[in-house]
Amino acid sequence: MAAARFRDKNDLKTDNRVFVIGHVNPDTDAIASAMGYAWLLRERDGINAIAARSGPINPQTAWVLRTLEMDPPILFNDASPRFESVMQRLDTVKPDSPLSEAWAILSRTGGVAPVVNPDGTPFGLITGKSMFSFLTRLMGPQPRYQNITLAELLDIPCREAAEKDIAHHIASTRIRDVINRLLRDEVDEFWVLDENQRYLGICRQRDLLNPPRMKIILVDHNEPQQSLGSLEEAELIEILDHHRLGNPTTHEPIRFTVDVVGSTSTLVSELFEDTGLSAPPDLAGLMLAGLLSDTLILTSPTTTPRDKEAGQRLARWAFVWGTPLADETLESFGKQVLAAGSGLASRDPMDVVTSDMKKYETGSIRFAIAQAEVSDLYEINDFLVPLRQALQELKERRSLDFAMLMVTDVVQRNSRLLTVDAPTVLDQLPYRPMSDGTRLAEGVVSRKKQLLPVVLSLLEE
Ligand SMILES: [Mn+2]
Repeated sequence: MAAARFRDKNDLKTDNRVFVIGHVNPDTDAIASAMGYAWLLRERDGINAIAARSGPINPQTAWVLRTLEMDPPILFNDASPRFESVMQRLDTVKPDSPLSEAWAILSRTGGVAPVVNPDGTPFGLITGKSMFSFLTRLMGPQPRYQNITLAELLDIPCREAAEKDIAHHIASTRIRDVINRLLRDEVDEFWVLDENQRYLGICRQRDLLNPPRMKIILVDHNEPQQSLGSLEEAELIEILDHHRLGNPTTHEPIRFTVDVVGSTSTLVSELFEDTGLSAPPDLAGLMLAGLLSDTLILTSPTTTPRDKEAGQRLARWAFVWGTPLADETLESFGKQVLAAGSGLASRDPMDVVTSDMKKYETGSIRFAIAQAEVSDLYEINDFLVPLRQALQELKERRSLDFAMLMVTDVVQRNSRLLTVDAPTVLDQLPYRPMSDGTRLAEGVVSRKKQLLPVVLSLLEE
């Protein structure tokens, strides 16, 4: 028999995908910058970059995607390696094919030929071991091989020589969840199937011990607590962001860009310009929505001259004749984007406190600040009780020390703060206390740049 050895893993598989992904509870900028940067990496560098999201699309982003007739990026909650990343898509034979065909595959793959039914479901595997037991059955204990020629042998249907009792796993299953059981069972190879139980590939036990890590680029965040699950099991290759640092450690040096601008979409649009490329109108419109949303139409204190330039650049690419945004201006489009994300009346209180919620940690204190946007702060008065209950529930579910909701009036540019179980040190917050227990933070619209630094400095005193 030919040297029974699989070729090097990299010969047979090509998982060169790179996922570009924003923070959990994605906002429009997280979705837009992931899709924009993935497009640029594909176009500029020929990288197999795939935009992803780590959570449901919020109402504002849904409106933008619908308006631009774009599909949302794929949902990706966890970076732990799955069976699809270790399987090998070996060539197959049918149960009725002559053994000679399996032999050809066997000698190329170094010892395994999958036998697959015409409907795509697995039938069995032909391996060195299955061939041996087949020959033993064929010849009996006393070899009378002179009765059968090699040509005749290779003409026997594959079904006769296949081992049918083979375990299987679904491609999207996390290896970590079943590894212990798999290592106990003494099986060498097993099927990897799709959700419909159809053949995708073969996986060998020893490939499970050191599965290749998923390649991830983080956009619009750099703190692991705000990232998809099992980030530590992934290979982090780049970070592109505009938030405070709280970044994970890596083994290798990575490309790391954190800049003081109003949105990550700004940074992506600058990279487009550096390359001399323009984004297609729909993608430009999406990134423009990310920018206008993060900067409240270029008026928030986080807005820089670079954001204003990015606004002009993206508008030039997006507001073109014959597209859904043909007749828009920055102001008219921005207002529609903000309106699509605002309002409490139509939303479930739990949704209000979780959909744009970020977790933070300082010293031993763990807390969350959620933000919701309204176009009139009076709206909050009708919802104080259910919102407080929802905050309390959030705090308990996530084992936090306290939870805060920042309801921002995007027209008047003020915020009201609702806090449950605030440590006493937060009594010193420099915002006017209201009779209903909330605080009015005048001129405060940015969680990142205005509220969070004040909260952190009090907590760290
Ligand atoms: Mn952002």
